[in-house]
Amino acid sequence: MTSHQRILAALGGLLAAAAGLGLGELTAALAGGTSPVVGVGTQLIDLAPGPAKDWAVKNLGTADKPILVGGVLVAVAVFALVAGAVGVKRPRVALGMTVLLGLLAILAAATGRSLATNAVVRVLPGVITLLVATAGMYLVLRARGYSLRRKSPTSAQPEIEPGTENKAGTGIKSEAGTELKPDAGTGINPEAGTESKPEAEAPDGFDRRKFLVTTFALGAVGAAGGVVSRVLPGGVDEATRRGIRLPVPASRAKALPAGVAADAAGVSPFTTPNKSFYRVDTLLTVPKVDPRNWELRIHGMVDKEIRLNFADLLNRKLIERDITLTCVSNEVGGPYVGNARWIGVPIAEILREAGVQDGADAVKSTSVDGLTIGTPLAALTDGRDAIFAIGMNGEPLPFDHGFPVRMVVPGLYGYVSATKWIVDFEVTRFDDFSAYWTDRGWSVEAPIKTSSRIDVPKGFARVKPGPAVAAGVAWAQHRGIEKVEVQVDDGPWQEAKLADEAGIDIWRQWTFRWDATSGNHTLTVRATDKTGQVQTSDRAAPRPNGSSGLHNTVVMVE
Ligand SMILES: Nc1nc2c(c(=O)[nH]1)N[C@H]1C(S)=C(S)[C@@H](COP(=O)(O)O)O[C@H]1N2
Ligand SMILES: [Mo]
Repeated sequence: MTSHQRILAALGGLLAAAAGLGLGELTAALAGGTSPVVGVGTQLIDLAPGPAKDWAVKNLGTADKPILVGGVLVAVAVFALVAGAVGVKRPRVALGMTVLLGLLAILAAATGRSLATNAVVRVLPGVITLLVATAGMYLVLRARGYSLRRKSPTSAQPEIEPGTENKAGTGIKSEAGTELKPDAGTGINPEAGTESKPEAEAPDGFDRRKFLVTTFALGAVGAAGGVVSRVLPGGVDEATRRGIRLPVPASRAKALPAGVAADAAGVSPFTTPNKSFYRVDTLLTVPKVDPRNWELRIHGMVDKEIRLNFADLLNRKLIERDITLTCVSNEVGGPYVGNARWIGVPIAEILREAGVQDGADAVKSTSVDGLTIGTPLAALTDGRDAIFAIGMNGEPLPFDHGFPVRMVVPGLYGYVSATKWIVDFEVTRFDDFSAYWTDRGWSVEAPIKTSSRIDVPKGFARVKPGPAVAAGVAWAQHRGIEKVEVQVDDGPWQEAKLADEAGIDIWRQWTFRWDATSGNHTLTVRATDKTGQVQTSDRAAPRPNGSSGLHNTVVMVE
């Protein structure tokens, strides 16, 4: 066996797997089942230990998803290459490995979160992957002379064990390219060697042309399936989303005061554009839910179950509000906070119509992929602007941010309140369920902690000596920001100038003027909310209920 042939064999394994995956992905795109790659990736997300996930969110940010998909593809490729190479001597092991790959896809689809509700449809892409990849591997092996059907000449003999190897290097080779031990005493199948047909001596039984044609065909099938599955629209398209006309809200957002933005270059825009709004979720492919088929079921501990479709929401009284969202995974000074102008239906009104029963203290909401979020009922009924949002910054929700409908609740971290692609809303008790993230070590309840961030100067910025300005944002949603202070090195806390307040559910910008003297200086910021709570300097990691500590930045004055 030359290394050249082993490389070809490995390639055969790779292309067999590619054909299986390609057609599996195509099936997912056409029939709507769980994509093998996304299904396995999603299971990895859901099964990943907390620290691994925290690390990914912190170090990879929103690139974590392409990296995960890429990782799954690389792992599959390596496994398939190995399977192909192993097939040179152990065809059945190669087939087994390929079947295993398919089983993995089926298992992930059967047990994981999925957009497909029908169980058969769900696993269909995995089944196709298994069948096509295994058939592909068999074709590759056959081009190398292996046959499942071939029995050893004497019917009483068991099938030639493909793993048998001739250590002396002098043995007769079977068609499968398997060298057989001439020594009857040590072989697994003693007689096999001596009874091999003469044509088995043809070097390797390797039909080069057949092999190349087979692998080329498999590669083509894989590539075609993969490409077509990517270009198929898969759900509703961007034109449909853009085409939705949002009604004028019955209650408009308050006009922003003229001075809400800090007067400093480089500070975050007061309203975060949709394109740069942070995105945090567990989905590898963004759902493209068709609003015409969308329905929200409000049920559980209510007197009357309510079902709302998208048109029902458009026809209800809509409110428009500026609300700042924050992710619990945001590190001190981190980017996972954004402020948008939302349009939506007040959740409290729908709950009133449904009639909440005594004893309920929570809502379990579920997104189209089956992810669950638990929200305290009180936060939905205490008068704050908790909404089923359909609009974000003047357009229908972007797909990334939950189209067609998501929840937005001022004051609570996103993972306990901001269900995107919502389809189910169950009034219940915290004692009776556990939500996705609480199963993974995050707190059941999580109000947003009073925080502040320095946007400018950036860390290690070079600043000229003399009058200098620092600026940033502070947030304490639903309590409001009362004061922001900045400390230069170990000096006293000095009050920053607050920009105008737009509302207590909205972040607040600040500027701080100081006299920069030569040398390195550390600027530290802290906020005080309207309950009088001063932002703590005690450092805490995001897990289990939000980071704490003070953001600082080092500037070099020269
Ligand atoms: N369906 C669904 N909704 C979700 C999530 C998710 O993973 N799936 N992530 C939540 C988290 S952790 C946050 S911080 C917010 C983020 O919303 P955004 O991506 O629109 O900024 O969405 C929340 N809603
Ligand atoms: Mo989050």
